[in-house]
Amino acid sequence: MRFAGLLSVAIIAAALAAPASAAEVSVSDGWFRALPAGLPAGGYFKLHNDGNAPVTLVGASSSACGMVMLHESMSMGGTEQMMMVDKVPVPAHGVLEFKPGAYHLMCMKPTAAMKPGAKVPVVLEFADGDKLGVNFAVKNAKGQ
Ligand SMILES: [Cu+2]
Repeated sequence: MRFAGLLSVAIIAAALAAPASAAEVSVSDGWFRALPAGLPAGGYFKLHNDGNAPVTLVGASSSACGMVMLHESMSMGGTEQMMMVDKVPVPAHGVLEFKPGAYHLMCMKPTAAMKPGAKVPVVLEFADGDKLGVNFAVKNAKGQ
């Protein structure tokens, strides 16, 4: 998790050394699609990298999920398949959209907190060890 003191240290460190820090990374439009019967909930968001170097998302977790996986959907021979990925790079000054049919989070074993209308916390983990905490809205199966 990030605190103001750590943030300023991270900014100074980023200014001294070239590698990007997750301090320059932000999330917008985060939401989960809650499905009935405890089915996995897809998580979608935009990941913004305002730094001068690429950053790499390597994992995610949430107290509202037994486990969160990074997935990528791709169509193979007309059917959509989901693959697990272990990292997702975001280019310098780039925005990567996690959306249905593409990269997404997969919340396995969602808890009772995963209820349309609620907000649930998500922690994103980056290759440099930095973590970013954000809240995701919970929507229904229709994305409403
Ligand atoms: Cu998936």
